[in-house]
Amino acid sequence: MLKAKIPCPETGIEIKKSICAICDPMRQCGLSLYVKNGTIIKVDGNEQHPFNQGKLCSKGASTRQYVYAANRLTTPLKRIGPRGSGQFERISWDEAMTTITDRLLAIKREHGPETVSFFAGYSKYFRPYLKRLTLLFGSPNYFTESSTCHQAIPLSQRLVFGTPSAAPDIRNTECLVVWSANPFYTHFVNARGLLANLDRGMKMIVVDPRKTPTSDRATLHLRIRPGTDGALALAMANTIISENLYDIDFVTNYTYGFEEYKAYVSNFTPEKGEELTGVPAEQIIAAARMIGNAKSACILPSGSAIVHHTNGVQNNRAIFALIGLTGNFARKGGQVIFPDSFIHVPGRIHTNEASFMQPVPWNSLPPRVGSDRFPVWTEMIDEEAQALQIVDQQKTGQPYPLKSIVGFGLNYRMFPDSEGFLAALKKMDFFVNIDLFMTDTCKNADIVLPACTSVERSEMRCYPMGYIILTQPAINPLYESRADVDIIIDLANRLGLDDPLFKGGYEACLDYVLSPAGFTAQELKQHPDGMWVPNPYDVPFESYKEDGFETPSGKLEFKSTVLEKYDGRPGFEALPIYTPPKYSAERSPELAKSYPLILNTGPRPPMFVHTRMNEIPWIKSLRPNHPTCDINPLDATKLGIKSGDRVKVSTPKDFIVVTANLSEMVLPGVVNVYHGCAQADVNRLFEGDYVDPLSGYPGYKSALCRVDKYQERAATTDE
Ligand SMILES: Nc1nc2c(c(=O)[nH]1)N[C@H]1C(S)=C(S)[C@@H](COP(=O)(O)OP(=O)(O)OC[C@H]3O[C@@H](n4cnc5c(=O)[nH]c(N)nc54)[C@H](O)[C@@H]3O)O[C@H]1N2
Ligand SMILES: Nc1nc2c(c(=O)[nH]1)N[C@H]1C(S)=C(S)[C@@H](COP(=O)(O)OP(=O)(O)OC[C@H]3O[C@@H](n4cnc5c(=O)[nH]c(N)nc54)[C@H](O)[C@@H]3O)O[C@H]1N2
Ligand SMILES: [Mo]
Repeated sequence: MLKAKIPCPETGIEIKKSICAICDPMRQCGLSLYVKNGTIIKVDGNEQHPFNQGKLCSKGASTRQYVYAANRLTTPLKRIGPRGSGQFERISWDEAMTTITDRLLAIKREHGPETVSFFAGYSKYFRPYLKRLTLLFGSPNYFTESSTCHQAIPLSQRLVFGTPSAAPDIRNTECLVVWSANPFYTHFVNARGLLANLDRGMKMIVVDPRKTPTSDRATLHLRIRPGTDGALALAMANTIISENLYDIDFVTNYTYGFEEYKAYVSNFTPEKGEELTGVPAEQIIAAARMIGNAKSACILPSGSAIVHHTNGVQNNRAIFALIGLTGNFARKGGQVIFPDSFIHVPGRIHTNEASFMQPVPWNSLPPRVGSDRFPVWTEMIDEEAQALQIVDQQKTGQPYPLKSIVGFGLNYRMFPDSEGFLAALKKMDFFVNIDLFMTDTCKNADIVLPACTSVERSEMRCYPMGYIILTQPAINPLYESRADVDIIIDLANRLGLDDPLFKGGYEACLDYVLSPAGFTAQELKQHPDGMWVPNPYDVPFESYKEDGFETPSGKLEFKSTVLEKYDGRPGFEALPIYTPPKYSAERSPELAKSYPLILNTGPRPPMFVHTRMNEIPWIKSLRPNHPTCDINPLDATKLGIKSGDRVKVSTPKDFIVVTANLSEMVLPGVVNVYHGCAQADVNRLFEGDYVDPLSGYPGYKSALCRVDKYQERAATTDE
């Protein structure tokens, strides 16, 4: 029975419930962990969990290797060698926390609270607490990884719809446009939902340069050239308007700027669209008719692929304008208002998350980093400051230099010009990083603290179907690691923030957040598998008829009254103007002569998450050649490259060496390079200011590069 890992009193094996947070944040699958003597001996999906219903992906299935990885941080560390050397000595938690507290308070006294900043990497569960700490400390500089992920989508939605919370009502739609996402690799639970909806007859248009499992199932797959999505959306609008397929009543009564938008759209004939995007004119027309004729249509955008371009937000606005044009807003099967409950997830409960995270108003604090350079971000995005500006601010010291950063999972390789970002970190007087592993970023910190994984901590999650769970640790935190939230609350109290919620501890914070929902943390604990929320809120339809839109004009804006103020500043145009990517054959033809291929980085492979799973043995075995790039056989043959060859991928800035993988998935003329690998960090190839001027988002998915076969230098005996 022991060998078969049967849970029963005889074997001493117990099943403990938890959730997987390897893929953070919105898609936490339920785990059933088989625990014996405080050690996890087997991992299953939790069948009682309505989200994943017992299924796990390769990453979740590798939970044991992740939790027990040999390179886990075990104790707090203090740097004793030069930054980057990796020379540390072990210190106690008390010494670490006392040092951090003293240094942060000293910097605050000497230079002002705004010079102390806090950063959250891809993990999301501790963010409400970290933002509360930052603001109560008196600093406006709370940064997250969302400076390159997700946040530009709500920004576009705010500009067009006036709300950040417009989600596709896939379950009820006649026509879904998957505009660049690939849930089969990135959100596998949602992929199951897609299949169910396709079975009921939903039409699906996929806009993606690559062939993917999602595009394989599409009614129509538009293989677009990366970064030209705005032109495609405008060309679709052209057909929808010229064939009178738009919703005249909605456009007349509830939108702003239609006539000017219509005049601009008239330039984007299907033929022009084909020239700009590479999508055949007849496919553009077919897609436009499919959307225009459908009783309902909605758009599923990627959190990254649409907006990782120097023209990302304008493209995205052009895409969302299609929702306005066809009246598919706040309508069954359209783009519906589905407000977040907790940590970016609409959980059908109302909470106090917003006031918990924003205990003091922005205008009572000094200006956020990036306020001058990214004013629209600052105006429209309440959540955080734009972290990409850290580099410039450190270079110029203007308007003030940052003296300190406390990172939770800070990883400099996620930023463009990653080495430049590292240099900016090194300029900080005091740098703390909290992670599970000794990363290259941690090697540069003054103090490193060990965090624990989701199975070692308690964590609250809600789900869009109206389900909520508060997990309890399945095993004790390994070594001396601690939960991020405990570290934050401890730090807040040591810093003397005098906050009753932080003083009350984790559950007091949760109870405050949950109070409008009508249940407590204590009640949630009674349900180790989670529970259905009582009285889930409904998604409101057609609320704009009474309330209008939350835009300055009170209408859905084809022409942005927020952007009008900038008077045509490049990238800030009030109409969703299409400009090709900054580096492209159209805009930089000279560069394109020597760098003829489009560099498209960071498509998600199913088994890796950013830097997270690269060293996990089961995962490595699935893609042993990693780091790789994917290249179309047509391009590879011209370059004399075979699968498995080592190739040099270069931009004028730098080069990396990876293994070529010939694949029909890739659009000819494009090279897909995977991100997050220390051995071949693709973000070295980008200039730090290769960004969308409006959002600050990096142009990760449309730059120019060249690929050459790489001759490995034979190792000499000296080496
Ligand atoms: N070229 C290119 N670059 C990209 C992208 C791209 O498409 N192309 N995508 C961008 C996008 S969309 C994103 S989201 C970012 C993601 O980039 P990152 O935020 O860097 O993502 P990760 O590497 O997953 O996580 C960062 C660190 O968090 C640590 N960590 C994991 N769990 C925990 C925890 O519970 N607590 C703490 N304290 N630390 C933890 C991990 O060990 C890791 O070192 O990358 C961006 N960078
Ligand atoms: N396995 C795994 N899952 C993940 C992650 C991971 O690292 N690994 N990361 C998570 C994170 S942080 C994010 S942000 C999401 C991203 O989730 P997704 O958006 O679903 O995934 P991506 O692979 O980034 O992009 C989806 C598709 O966009 C296409 N694409 C690239 N450039 C363009 C373009 O210019 N236009 C159009 N129309 N399409 C384009 C790509 O070819 C790709 O097939 O995934 C999350 N899930
Ligand atoms: Mo992301």
